Amino acid sequence: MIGGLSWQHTDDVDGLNELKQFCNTRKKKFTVSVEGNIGCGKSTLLSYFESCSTVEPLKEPVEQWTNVQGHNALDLLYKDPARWSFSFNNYAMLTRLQMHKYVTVKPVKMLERSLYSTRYVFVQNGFNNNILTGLEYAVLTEWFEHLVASQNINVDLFVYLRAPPEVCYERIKMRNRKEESTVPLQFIEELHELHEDWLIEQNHFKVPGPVLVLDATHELPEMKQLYEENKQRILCGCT
Ligand code: D5M
Ligand code: MG
Repeated sequence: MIGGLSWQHTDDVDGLNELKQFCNTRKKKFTVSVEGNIGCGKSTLLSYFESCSTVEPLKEPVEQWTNVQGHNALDLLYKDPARWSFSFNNYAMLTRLQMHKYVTVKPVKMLERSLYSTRYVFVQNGFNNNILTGLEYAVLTEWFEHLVASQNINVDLFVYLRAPPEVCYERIKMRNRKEESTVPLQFIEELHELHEDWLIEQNHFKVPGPVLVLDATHELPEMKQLYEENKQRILCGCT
């Protein structure tokens, strides 16, 4: 908790300076990972905080995934998951590692998802549905464990944008990303369950940091208000 910090709006210069000062004097930089289902509003949250001078947002590298030396890995994944899930997740893990290792200048690094969600949500889902074979799952798991043990994959706060699968599904249809045109609701439901299992119930996998849960069901104006109300928590982990 920062004593007396009152930052009401993005253009609240006093509050901003105070937060900046707090972030700058803190020895360690603060890493926050924004987690949640496809279409729950992660990119929107990152865009919202883009204007804060203390925050460096690192969006999910979808452009990289759609052009791996000329190959559209995301498109291949959705067209034939059993064939391409291993390749895709292998590459996703590499790009996640790059995000974790990226050294920011600004005091707050805001990630759109993490190496952890790749493993605990997407890789797990692939294995649960026999899309990843036992060997592929084992290889990805060993890679993940090795990276966590040997690299600095620190996350200070996980922000879970929690929304019902039906809401996410509608938003996916609205944004109309070419590669996602065939995504079934069932897939979104499965991902929802795995997020819940990991970040809420915390039964099977450890969450390596505190979790802030935000109800992401609302429309954009209400969401912006919610971000504003939770700004100190999101950017500093303050209670
Ligand atoms: O959209 C990100 C897109 O990328 C969405 O179609 C899911 C997909 N994605 C992300 N990570 C993975 C992994 N590890 N496996 C399979 N598919 C993945 P967004 O709205 O940002 O969630
Ligand atoms: Mg996104």
